[in-house]
Amino acid sequence: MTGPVLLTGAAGQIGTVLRAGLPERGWAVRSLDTAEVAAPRAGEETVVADVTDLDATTAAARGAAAVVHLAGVSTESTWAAVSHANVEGTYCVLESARRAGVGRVVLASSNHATGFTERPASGPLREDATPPRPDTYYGVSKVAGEALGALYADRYGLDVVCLRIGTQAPEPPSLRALATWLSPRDAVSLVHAALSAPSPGFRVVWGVSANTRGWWDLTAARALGYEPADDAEGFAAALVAAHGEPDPADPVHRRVGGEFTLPRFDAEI
Ligand code: 15L
Repeated sequence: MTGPVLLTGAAGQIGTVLRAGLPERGWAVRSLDTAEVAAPRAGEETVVADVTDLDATTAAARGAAAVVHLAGVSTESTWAAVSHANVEGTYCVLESARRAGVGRVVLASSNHATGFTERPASGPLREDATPPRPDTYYGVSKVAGEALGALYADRYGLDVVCLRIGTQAPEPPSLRALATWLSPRDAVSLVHAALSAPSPGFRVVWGVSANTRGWWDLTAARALGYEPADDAEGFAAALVAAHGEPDPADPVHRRVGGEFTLPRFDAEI
């Protein structure tokens, strides 16, 4: 593929990881965010735009080899905020790719699209056994993003890879993250695989590291070429010493979406 990867939400947590890591995998990066990204790297292009501005996003997509869409609200918020940034935003990104002739879009979906899904009695949880069970308005917006991705793949022939990301952070921040962590290095590997897999069509894959305590099946991600290198278990002793062993009956550990499925998330809206 020629041309840079258009990275939306480039100044955010995962965007910052990818701005550093994708060039090491051979990808030129065009970073888009609502404010100028800090300290652009050599060869990095930058665009200031809001992805809900269809014309501006289409202009930014021209000449790109692919789009990696990260922009949006990254946690629970009001319906107005989530639906505008995430549903309208993802529509604009996919439509921009179509108009600009960009053949591949990688969407940052989330585990919260299926947050109320319970841990299986045995074996890992497969993507194709997880219909939408969003745990929040945020989760609904990710279900909508996956549905928009399927539409643009089936109707217009785009390759659309949806990454149901777990907990992306420098280190696992909680007991739950011993199962759901996606390390920075593995985030780069996963996006590289989603950009590189030959003609993937429409795919939905979990985005987590090779965590010993993980229970989200990585078969579909590995089929793209993803080879996770990290395991949250190296952080387990410290987290268990601080918080105790996770109780498997606790909804935080029994449900995909963890804390987002708890009643207190009603009150934060
Ligand atoms: C997400 O999708 C969120 O963006 C992030 O804030 C975390 O809550 C993460 O999921 C998670 O489930 O740990």
